[in-house]
Amino acid sequence: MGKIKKLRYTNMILSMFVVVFVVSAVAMIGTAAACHYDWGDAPDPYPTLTGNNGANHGDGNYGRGYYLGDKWDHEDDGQPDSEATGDDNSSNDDEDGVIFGPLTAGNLATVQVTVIAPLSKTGYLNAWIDFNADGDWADSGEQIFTDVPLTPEHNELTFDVPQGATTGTTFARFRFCSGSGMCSFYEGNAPDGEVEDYMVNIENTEIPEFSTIALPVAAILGLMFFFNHRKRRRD
Ligand SMILES: [Ca+2]
Ligand SMILES: [Ca+2]
Ligand SMILES: [Ca+2]
Ligand SMILES: [Ca+2]
Repeated sequence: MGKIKKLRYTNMILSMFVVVFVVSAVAMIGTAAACHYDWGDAPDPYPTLTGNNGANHGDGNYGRGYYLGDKWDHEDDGQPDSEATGDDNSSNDDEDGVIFGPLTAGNLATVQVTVIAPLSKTGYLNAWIDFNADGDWADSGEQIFTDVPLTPEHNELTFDVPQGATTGTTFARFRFCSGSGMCSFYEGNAPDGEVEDYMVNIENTEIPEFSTIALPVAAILGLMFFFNHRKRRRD
């Protein structure tokens, strides 16, 4: 009987060890799965900080590495900055995935978006520009890309700058992640990927120089005068 009791006691101790080990392992995996987040740096009132449901991307899928550009770092919270360079200037500069061409109201614009995804898998891009410069990306036409599938590395994309876009500086947000619909809103959490915010400048539609208008008009007036003069002489 003494031996059986001792055996039961030993089994009970072993079972407790197994339970404690499993619970600890699950807790450790959970902690490692989502302990760091990349945040944006557009200025207030754009949704950048936790309190504004700022855009953020976890590293819960460590090793899956869906990045804009080839750099990614993490912050404790958003880094709002008047020129959207708060994240550029904190730790390493990981705002390296987007290069804009000229933005002119009423014209097609080009942007080069460089992405990294593991094993050349497809990731999904969403982007916004605050065309009316009212401090949000919620107005019609301000989402310039919606779940655009991209593969590494360089992607040249085009979008329309509305004719009525407010000229001057405004702000853009780009988000890239592993799943369609995962980061298709300009705020809130996505389990992986990256957010990059940029200050951009929208220029006026170019007005032709005076000489390019004046010369053809002068030529037409000259021809009209010549033909009228000849007609009067014939009469
Ligand atoms: Ca970052
Ligand atoms: Ca980056
Ligand atoms: Ca807006
Ligand atoms: Ca930035």
